[in-house]
Amino acid sequence: MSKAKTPEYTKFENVFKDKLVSQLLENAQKYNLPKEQLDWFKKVLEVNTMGGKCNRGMSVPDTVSLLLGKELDEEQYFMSATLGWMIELLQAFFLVSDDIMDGSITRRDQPCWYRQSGVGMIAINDAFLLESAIYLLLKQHFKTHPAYIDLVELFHEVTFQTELGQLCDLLTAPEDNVNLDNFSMEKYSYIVIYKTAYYSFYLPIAVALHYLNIATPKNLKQAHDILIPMGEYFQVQDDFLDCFGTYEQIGKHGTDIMDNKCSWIVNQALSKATPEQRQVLEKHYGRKNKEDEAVVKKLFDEMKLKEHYQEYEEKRVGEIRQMIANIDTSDGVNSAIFEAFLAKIYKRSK
Ligand code: GPP
Ligand code: MG
Ligand code: MG
Ligand code: MG
Repeated sequence: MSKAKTPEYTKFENVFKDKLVSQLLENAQKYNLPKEQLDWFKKVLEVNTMGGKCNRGMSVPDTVSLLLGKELDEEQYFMSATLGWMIELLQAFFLVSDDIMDGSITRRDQPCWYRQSGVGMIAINDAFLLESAIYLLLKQHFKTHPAYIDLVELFHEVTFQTELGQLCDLLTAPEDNVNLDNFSMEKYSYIVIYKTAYYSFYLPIAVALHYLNIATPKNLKQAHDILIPMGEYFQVQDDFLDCFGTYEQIGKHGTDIMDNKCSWIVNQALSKATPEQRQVLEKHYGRKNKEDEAVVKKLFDEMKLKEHYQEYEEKRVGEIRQMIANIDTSDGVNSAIFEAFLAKIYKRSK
């Protein structure tokens, strides 16, 4: 992962480091949390919330600024960045949990939190703490905001949607029973829309609209109808990189093949496979060892799935750009907010 930080990134990071972490710790101090546990909570917040790309979180101030058509003043920046950090906390809560469920080894170029020294299954409670942190900050900073309850309900709803997607992801990938007939692009689409697209794409823009008090059923639906396909494309990239990305690029070791995941790659492979190729997949997909994984990767190479992905990417991005160009700008949204989000992920390699 590239470590160079842009000034915007540093500015965003500082909101969390300099203000939000200590505010969250004060909330725990109110309940007389002993020093050792307080230090643990601080570490949980810092290790799991910082160090990512922050695309989701930074999209909130970016979107607010684009909607207002001007640079944000200090107060507007702080408030919208705080909302952005709530999305990063939601993401941290999901990632800590997801890595346990997926049996992952590394994340952001470090051992996954549950694999760090002295953590283990305490990570489950840590994930709950990260979730609680969202609502502590929301209450502290937005209790008197006219959209307070809408924001609370939005975070709850998107969390529920993500859990439904995760449920489908997990039940489609049983550890001890590889059955490729269980996979289909319809199932895939459901899984990724719910486990990724809502919280990663719809949520940041919906939060920005609520912050500005301009959210309407119509502009929320317009945002939804563009951002859900964009999120689907993003998860296709995630699946592609899980298989074909290098550790240096993505800061994690892919686990989808060994985990028997209903990923984009395996669905594409199944749609193109000859009976012989399908047999190779039946025999080697979803087995928890490097040798079987290598056989599957070799087959994916032979099937030219990398090239196929590049074609998919061009075609899909063209369609999404078309949807963006066609939006109705009479109701509070504009193309720039969607273009900016798309630009952050187009042809990403990390
Ligand atoms: C990404 O899946 C989806 C999530 C991180 C949502 C998890 C939801 C929960 C309710 C815990 P992934 O496993 O492909 O992500 P990664 O490749 O980063 O592990
Ligand atoms: Mg995972
Ligand atoms: Mg997962
Ligand atoms: Mg993945």
